[in-house]
This record gives sequence, structure tokens and C-alpha cells, in this order.
Amino acid sequence: MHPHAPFTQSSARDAADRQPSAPRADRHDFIEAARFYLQQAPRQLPSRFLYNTLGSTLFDAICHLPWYRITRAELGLLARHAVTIGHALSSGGRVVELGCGNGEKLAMLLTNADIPQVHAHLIDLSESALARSVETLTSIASPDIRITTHHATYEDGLLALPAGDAQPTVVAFLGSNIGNFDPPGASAFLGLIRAALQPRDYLLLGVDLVKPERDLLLAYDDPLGLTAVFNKNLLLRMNVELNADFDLARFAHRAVWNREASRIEMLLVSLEAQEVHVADADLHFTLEAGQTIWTESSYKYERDGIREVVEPTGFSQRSQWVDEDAGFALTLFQAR
Ligand code: AVI
Repeated sequence: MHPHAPFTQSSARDAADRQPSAPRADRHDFIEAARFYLQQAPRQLPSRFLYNTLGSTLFDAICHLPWYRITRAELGLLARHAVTIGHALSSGGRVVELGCGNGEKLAMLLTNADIPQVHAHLIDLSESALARSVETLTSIASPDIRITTHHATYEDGLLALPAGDAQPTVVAFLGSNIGNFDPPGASAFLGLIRAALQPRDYLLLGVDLVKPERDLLLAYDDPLGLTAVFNKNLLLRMNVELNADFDLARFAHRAVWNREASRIEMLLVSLEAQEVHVADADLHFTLEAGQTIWTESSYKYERDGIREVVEPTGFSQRSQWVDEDAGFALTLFQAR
């Protein structure tokens, strides 16, 4: 789905470069993506490159901001509806989390689910995320959790799941990570998940909803300036890893609500006319004052729109729980 299809971006949480020392293949990927996407009109970069070690740390901090409500809303819904979700799992079933982060969401679900045992498969490209999740999950008293980690892309991790397991499987794709895919990319990815499942298995999907523009702009251009730092870190990363010469003081962060496309666009705006070199990508270009580099799309859904996107990929909606105040939905689908 990437890097050569503009805006068919993989979820931010599957970023290959979240590891402290990126393998050479990832550096090659970064160089190729910078060369390709920075020459597009408009200039752009895939959002997965936001997540090096510093970027992941900044994102974790963003989740604590009062204006960014996704994480807290989702944790609340998981705690409140864990027993119902647990029925889907039954005892001895398996739960697969795509992009496990620090493990707190799965821990919230399982500790409240009222099931004696479960097999958890954690899929993440970040070894540190996997390690943090294992630590979180092994520290909880109940249920009895068997843990298998998959240091892999979502796609490879799903393919590596042992097939034909008699127990039900619940795939959890949380945090509105689906929002960082464009609509065709989201459908293609949901199809991949479906292909890894048996009929009657489940998908638990966390999705941020359309809400007033003012709330969206506060979430993606917060008054503390954390999201601005998170965005500008991408320029710093290119300077450090690709021998680029972006002058960070000559760029500003901007978040725009694109109502027609139903997405927040995160941009880096050139404050003046300037020349930029990305030496390792053999790239040299000029930016005019006000010209932008598009670094992330975060699609927001209407609650019924979630069903409309997911059901054609081979699932039927079973339950939906909404935090009305935060504008966030947790939806349980069953594979047909
Ligand atoms: C990871 N992803 C779901 C976040 C989002 O809301 O799109 C990334 C993010 N970008 C800016 N703030 C948070």
C-alpha cells in the first residue's frame, strides 16, 4: 500500500522506523519515500515516518493532552464494555492486537472481560512497543494470558497467525489508526484482516468521529504546541538520518479540517522562500513562502459510515459503543 501510492498510508503505529536503530532496509525505504513524495504536487511524506523513537514518545505525550481525547475515550469504552467483548472471546480464545503500543488498552479490556484465560498475539514493528506491552500484560493478575509477540508489519503478522484454530479470534485495531489510511487503503487493509480470519471471528475497531471543527483543530494543533513539535520532528529526522538541511525555525505546523474529504490534514508550512537539500535522497528543491509539505491525514467517520466501510470487506456489525462527549466509537464486527 505504500510507499508509492500517495496517501494510501499505513497506520502510523506500524512505522518501521519506530525502532531505536533502524535496519538498513528501513533507511532505504525512508530515502526512497523522501525522494518520491517530496517531489509530488503537493509535496508530502507518509505519516509512518513520524514515528522514530522521539516521534513515538511525542505521540504518547499527545495522548495525555486534554484536547486529544481518543486514548482516554477508548480506554473508558473498553473498560465499560469488556464483559460483552469478552463473550466474543470465550475462554481460551485469542486476541490479536495490531499495533500494541504500551499494552494498556489490551490490559484494560482483558482485566475487565471476565474470562479465565486468553492467548494474546501482539503485532508491532517496534520491539520496544512489544516489550512494553509484554511487561504490562504479564503484570496483571487475571486472566491467565499466554502471549505471542510478532515483530512484523501488520500484514506479515496477520499472515503468521496459525490458521484453523478452533477457538474464536478477536482482532483489535484500536486508537483510530484506521483513520491514517485513505478510504481505498482502509478497505484494502480491512480485507487483509478479514482474509486472516475464519467466519464468526471478530474485529474490534476504534474510530474517531466527525466533530465540530473547533474541537478537531484543538486536538491537532494543541495550544501547548506538542503536535507542532511532533510534526516538525519529521524535518529533524530527515536532517539527522538523510543529511537534509531543513531549517526548523523557517517552518510552522498547521492543521486543516478538509470537510469534503472528512480528514484533518497535518502540514508543515514554509514561512519564507527557501532552498532545501536532502543529500542522501539526491534531492534539491525550492519552497515558496506559504508552500506546504503534507505529513499526515487523519480521517474522521460518521458512526454509520464505519459500518459502510467495514461491512463490504466481509464483516457484519454486531455492537457499537459511542462516547458521545469525546466523539469516539468502538465497534464490534463479526466475520461472515
Ligand atoms: C496515530 N494516529 C491515530 C494519530 C491520529 O490521531 O491520527 C496520530 C496523530 N497525529 C497527530 N496527533 C495524533
